[in-house]
Amino acid sequence: MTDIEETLANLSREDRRFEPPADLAANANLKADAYEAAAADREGFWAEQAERLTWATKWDQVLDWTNPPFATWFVGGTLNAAYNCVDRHVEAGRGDKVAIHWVGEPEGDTRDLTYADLQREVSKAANALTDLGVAKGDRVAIYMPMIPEAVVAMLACARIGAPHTVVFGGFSADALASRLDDCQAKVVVTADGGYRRGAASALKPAVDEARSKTDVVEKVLVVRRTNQEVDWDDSVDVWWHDVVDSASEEHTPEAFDSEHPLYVMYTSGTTGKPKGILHTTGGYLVGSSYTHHAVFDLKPETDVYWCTADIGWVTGHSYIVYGPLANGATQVLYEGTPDHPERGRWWKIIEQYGVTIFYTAPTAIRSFMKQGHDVPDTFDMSSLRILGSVGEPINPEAYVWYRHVIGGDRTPVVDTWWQTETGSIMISPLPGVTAGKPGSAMTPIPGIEAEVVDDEGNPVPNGSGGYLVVTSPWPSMLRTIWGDDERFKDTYWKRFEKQGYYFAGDGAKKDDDGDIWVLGRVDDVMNVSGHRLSTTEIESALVSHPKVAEAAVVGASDPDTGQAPVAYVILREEAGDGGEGIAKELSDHVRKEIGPIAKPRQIMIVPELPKTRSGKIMRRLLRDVAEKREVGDTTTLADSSIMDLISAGQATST
Ligand code: 6R9
Repeated sequence: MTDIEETLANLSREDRRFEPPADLAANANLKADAYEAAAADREGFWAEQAERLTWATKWDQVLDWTNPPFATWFVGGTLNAAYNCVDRHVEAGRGDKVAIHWVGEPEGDTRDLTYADLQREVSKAANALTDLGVAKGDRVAIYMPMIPEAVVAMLACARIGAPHTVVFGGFSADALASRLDDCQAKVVVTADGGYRRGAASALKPAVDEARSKTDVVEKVLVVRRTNQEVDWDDSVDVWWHDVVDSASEEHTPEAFDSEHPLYVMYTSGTTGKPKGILHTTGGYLVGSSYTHHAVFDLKPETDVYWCTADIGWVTGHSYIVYGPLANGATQVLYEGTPDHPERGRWWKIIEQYGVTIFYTAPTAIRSFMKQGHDVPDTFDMSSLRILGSVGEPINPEAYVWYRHVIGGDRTPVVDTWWQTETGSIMISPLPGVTAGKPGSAMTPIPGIEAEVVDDEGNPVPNGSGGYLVVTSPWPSMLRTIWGDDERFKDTYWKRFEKQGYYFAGDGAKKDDDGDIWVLGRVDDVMNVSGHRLSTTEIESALVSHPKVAEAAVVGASDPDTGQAPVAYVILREEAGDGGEGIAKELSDHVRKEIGPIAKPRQIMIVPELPKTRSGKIMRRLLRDVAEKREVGDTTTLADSSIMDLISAGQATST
C-alpha cells in the first residue's frame, strides 16, 4: 500500500456500531418510515410538522420559493411564539407542570417555575416592556446570566412581536455596543451580575460602557441578581422588580405573520464584522419544536431534559427556549460552571433532578475525560436515556467515553450538526432508528436534504470528501443577514449558485456506507501535498492515545507540502509530562492511526488551548504561532492569557 492509500483506508476505519435499545426503538417518536414519508412529499411532511403548533390563522401555502434565496414558509399563517411556548400548555390543563427547574450556581439557590408561573411572568414582562415604549418590530437586546428572567425576557419580546437579540454575557462592552448599534436596539434587558466560579461577576457596567459608545438605547431594564453596587442613571435605568413585579398578569398575545422577525443572533464570519442572523416566527418554531421532538425523542410527561448551553448562543435559543417550551417539556436551567463548587456539579444535578435527556458540547466532554471517570462514577445517573452532542465534531474516543462513563453504555448518543444559520438540527442520528457510529453525524433528519459535493457542486461518491451543502430550503433557515441582503447572498448562496444550494462552510466526507462525517470549517481543512486532511481527524487520532486529553491541529504553511499539520496537545493528568520522547511517541501514533501524510510536522505539549467563550478552539491563533507570526486579535478568547503561555514556549516540541 502506498502512503496515500494507507491514509485513505484508515480514515474510514471506525467500525463500532451502537444499536438503539429495543424499548426506545419500539416507542420512538420517529420511526424509520419518517424518512420515506418526508422524501415522498417534503412539503406535506413539513405541513404535518407545522400542525404541532397552534396557529391563529392557518397558512394557505407551505413554502413560497419563487424568489430564492429568500424563502417564505407557511404563507398567510399567523401565530404567537410565546403563546405556543407557554399559554397553550396552561389552557390544556398542564399549568402545574414544572417548565423550568432552575439551579443557581450557589448551592441551594434553586427555583421551580411551572407553566402557569411562566405565563404570569411573561405576561407581566410583556406589559412592562410595552410601558417602556417597546412596540411590535422594535429590537430589544438581552444581556443576562442564566437566570429564569432571561427566558422570561425572550418570551416577553416574542409575545409583543419585538425581535430580541441575546448577547452572550461573557462578551465585552465593545462587542455589545456593536451589536446594539447594528440592530438599533431600543431597550436592553440585563442584570446587576451573575454567579460564575463562586464569585459575583458584574454585567451592568458593560451595558453602561456600551451606552457610552452608542446612543441607540433608550431604556435599560435591570434584574437584581447579585446585589452588587451599580451605577444608576434615573433617566434610563429601571429596576425589573419595580416595573415587572407590579405589572398586570393579564396580557393578550397578538398573532403575528409567520414571517414576522423573531430574533437576530450575531455570529462571527470570516471577516471582522459579526453577522446578524435573522430568524422568523412560524418556520423557526416548526423547525425547533419538530427537531427537539424527533432527535431527543422527548416524552413531555416523563422526561427531564437538560441542555447545558448558554442562552446567548443559538443552541440556547432553539434547545432551551423555543423547542423544549413549545413541546411542553420539563427542563433544568443551570446558571454556573460545570465544576463549581466541585468537579461533579453537573453529575450531581443529573442525579438530583433525574435528568433523562442531556445535551452538551464535545469540548466539555473532553475536559471531563481529562479528569477521569472517578468523579462521575460516584453519582447515580441511571435516569439518563439519551445523550446529545453539538458545536464541533465529536472525536470517536470522546463519543465512546460519553456513552460509557456518563450513559452507562445504555444511551444512544446523538451527534447533531447544525448552525446558527440553520436554526435547528439538520444532520443527526434518530435515537430510536439509527445504529450510532462514533464520530459520524450520520444522515440528514427526515425533511432535510443535504449533500457532500465537489468544487463543481456534484455529489461526491462514498468514501470521498467535499463541501457540505443543503440542497433544498427548510423551515428554520435564516431569512437574511440583518440589514445586509447582499452579504447573505454572497456568504451562503453564491458558492453553488448554479445548483441553488446553501453552502454551510463546512467540509465533510461520506464514508463507505454514505454516512456523513462533518470535518469542520473548510478553513480548518488543510491541503497536504494535494491531499485534503481535516484538522479534526488528526485531533481525533491524537485523542485516541491514552496519554492525550485534548488536541488542536492546524495546517501551517509549508515550503515543501503546501501545508503541514502542527499539533498542540494537552496531556491527561495521570500522564504527567508524558515522559521523554512524548512528541515522537504521539507522532508515530498519528502515523499509525491515519497514515504518514497526517504525521504532524511539530507537536507541542501545552497547558491549555485558546478557546472562544462558546468553547470553539481558535485555530487562527495557533496557526499564527505555528507560522511564527505575531499572534493576532485575542479579544474573543475566554481567557486571553493562554496565548501568552503558548507563545512563551511553555511548549515542548519535536
Ligand atoms: C449549533 C452551533 C456552527 C458550526 C458548524 C460546524 C460546527 C456544530 C457540529 C459541528 C461537527 C457537529 N458544528 N455542530 N461540527 N459536528 N455535530 O454550534 O452553531 O455556533 O453557529 O456553529 O459548528 O463547523 O458550521 P454555531
